[in-house]
Amino acid sequence: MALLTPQDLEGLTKQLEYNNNTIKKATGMDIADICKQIYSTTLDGEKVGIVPITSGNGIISNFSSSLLTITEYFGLDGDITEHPDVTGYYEAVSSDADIILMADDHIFIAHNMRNGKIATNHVCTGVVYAEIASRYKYADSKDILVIGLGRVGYAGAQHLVKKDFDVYAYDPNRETLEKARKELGIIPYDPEEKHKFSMVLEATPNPNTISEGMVAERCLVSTPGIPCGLPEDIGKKNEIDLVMEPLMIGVASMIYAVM
Ligand code: NAD
Ligand code: 2YG
Ligand code: MG
Repeated sequence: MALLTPQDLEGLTKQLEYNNNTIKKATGMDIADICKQIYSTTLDGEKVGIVPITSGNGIISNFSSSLLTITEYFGLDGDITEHPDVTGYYEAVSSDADIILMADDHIFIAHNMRNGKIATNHVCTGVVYAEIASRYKYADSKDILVIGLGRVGYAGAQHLVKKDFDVYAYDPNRETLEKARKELGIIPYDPEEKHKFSMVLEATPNPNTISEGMVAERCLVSTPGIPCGLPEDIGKKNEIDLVMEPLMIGVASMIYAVM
């Protein structure tokens, strides 16, 4: 799995505000509205304990501070523990945190200490980016394309199938594609096909995954993938609305998911 770098997390508040504006223009809703709709929950100034974790590749210098920024953006009372790991966890629980956020190299969780709910970043990211794509005001049909069916894309595709969209999906890994066809009922998509979509969820770690034949002239590309899969020239040539941000939209989704 590709890990975030400190450079990915620079200027996050600006990125969040920029994307929130794009989401509003493209769907009529902001990130909070979208999350409320998905989970039927609201926030009420909860206390969030953020625990830095040193295992594996270790602490990402601005990861915890980025989590603090997003918790405060949503009016929550965030706090980064003084110590990492188990000592930090003990600190967060002892100081009465309602929600704990922590990540190692494999999994990033939100755990609500009051109601026991737990959520992962990969599922919540897939779900929220899928929901954003599915709410595109200018969509020309219920057809939606999912590019990449890994941990994030699979969760997004599952969400869209449950919402009764016609979900087309592509992954170069044949087993992955076949598994999603069997388990979710997605329609396998061939990139050589001449089928253009006005809603696209991209969830791959690769650039240039979106080609001209995939996107309608007016299209929303909703992508958590790092780096961005949409080539700049295709974005400019067509009227493409692009939602893409490296951390905060997914974290917002995690917090609403555990309320
Ligand atoms: P993953 O490795 O589980 O899955 C990636 C999938 O993409 C694989 O199935 C792979 O076969 C497929 N793929 C590769 N090239 C492709 C192509 N050209 N066309 C279609 N599919 C292709 O990764 P993941 O955990 O699902 O994460 C996906 C991306 O999302 C990564 O870049 C990750 O860093 C990023 N991510 C971002 C956020 C966020 O908040 N922005 C959150 C979580 C993950
Ligand atoms: O506490 C820390 O600073 C580190 N242990 C955090 C490690 C997070 C590693 N995970 C990732 O980089 C992502 N794949 C998951 C984060 C989702 C946002 N893109
Ligand atoms: Mg995100």
